[in-house]
Amino acid sequence: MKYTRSAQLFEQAQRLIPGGVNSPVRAFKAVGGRPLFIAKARGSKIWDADGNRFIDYVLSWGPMILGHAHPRVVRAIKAAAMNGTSYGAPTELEVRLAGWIQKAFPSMELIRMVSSGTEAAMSAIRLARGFTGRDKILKFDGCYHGHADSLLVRAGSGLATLGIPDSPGVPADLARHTLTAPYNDLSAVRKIFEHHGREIAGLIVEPVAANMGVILPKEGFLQGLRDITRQHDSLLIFDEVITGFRVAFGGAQERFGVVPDLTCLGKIIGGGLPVGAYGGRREIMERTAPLGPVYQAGTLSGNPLAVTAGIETIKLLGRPGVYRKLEERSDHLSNGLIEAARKAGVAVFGTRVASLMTLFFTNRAVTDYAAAKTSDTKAYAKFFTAMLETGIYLAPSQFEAAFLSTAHTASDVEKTVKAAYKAFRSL
Ligand code: KE4
Repeated sequence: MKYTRSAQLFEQAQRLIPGGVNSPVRAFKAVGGRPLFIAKARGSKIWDADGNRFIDYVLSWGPMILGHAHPRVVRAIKAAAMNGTSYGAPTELEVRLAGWIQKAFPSMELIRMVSSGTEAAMSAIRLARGFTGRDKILKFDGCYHGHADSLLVRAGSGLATLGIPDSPGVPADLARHTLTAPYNDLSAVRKIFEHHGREIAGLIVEPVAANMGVILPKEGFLQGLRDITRQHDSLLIFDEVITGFRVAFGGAQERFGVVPDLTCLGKIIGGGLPVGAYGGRREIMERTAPLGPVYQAGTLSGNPLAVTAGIETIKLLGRPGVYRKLEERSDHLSNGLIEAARKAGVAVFGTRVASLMTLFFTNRAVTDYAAAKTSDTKAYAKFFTAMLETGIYLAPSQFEAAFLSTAHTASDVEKTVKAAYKAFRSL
């Protein structure tokens, strides 16, 4: 494939933007080569600036669960734009989106909208600290909750991709309030709470980890976190920015039947435009300004265009059979890829929850960050490049997820599995 135009744009971009990208994982650093500049997208396909077409399994890192440029969503955004784009005042649209979210997530008795998943997680942490009067939080190695200071400790996603253990610029005085434990390790969590229980405001967790690659919660892990946090009057915070409306209409808390005190959402609820949200038990959320003293604000929070895209997306996801069809197609893809690797004699550990999946290039069972890091990232880079050459666009990092949409067809899956077999053979 020819990438001339992307190369030119990358040259120009690097003169103006750090690394030529506005988010590190986009830089293709972990897979070598240069990032593709995308010109347009529709359904399950994206086209780069050179006109090359790809089946897209990044889907903007999760939001595009209905595929790109869904006609219903685009039409709704256009209509909303005719009424103006931002008022800095409440609108009926926000009430409707909050209603849809609460229907899907009954634990979110009150919901505050923001403009990103980072803002949602950052605000949930501040609220947990404000509500409990405690300073410490606990997160898991390899989980990523956006780039707020307290959460950039042993985080996943881009930090894992770039091998940055902890970001400079986070004061040690703050980082020491963030305790960490290995994902799926309840005994480690129990021990930390035995020592620090009274100081821990909240435990934040990706109920299905997706920022070190996709890692499933072990049987009883999430319920264990629920029990331990309750025992110590600490808040359980589910970061469902990826899993919300992805692993079920009601997210991981519906799929696994464990109810957190606070939930963070993002990605899908904006339908591809910037929306995040946090919410939970009324008595906690009532501490948020202007009701309570815990301050959080945002010029574009609940933006009418973004909220419109979110409402249309969630309405379409609420139709019967959507998740069953996604489940079937995802199962077909995941099993096809694992079988292709086996036939080609390549050791992979495949993980999947609904339409969220990862192939780890390792023969280890991957249940935490340490195991994920045994993956052969060089082999992943070669696989990524071989797949790109055949028109399949995967996450440019072993430590990210592959996403499916309702727009992906059986023939997309067939093509992908065939290309994967050839790519595995070429390793
Ligand atoms: P944003 O601020 O990027 O909207 O959301 C942060 C966030 C919070 N929580 C979870 C579980 C997340 O996965 C994310 C963001 N995910 C990454 C990709 N894994 C976004 C892609 C990027 O950083 O460019």
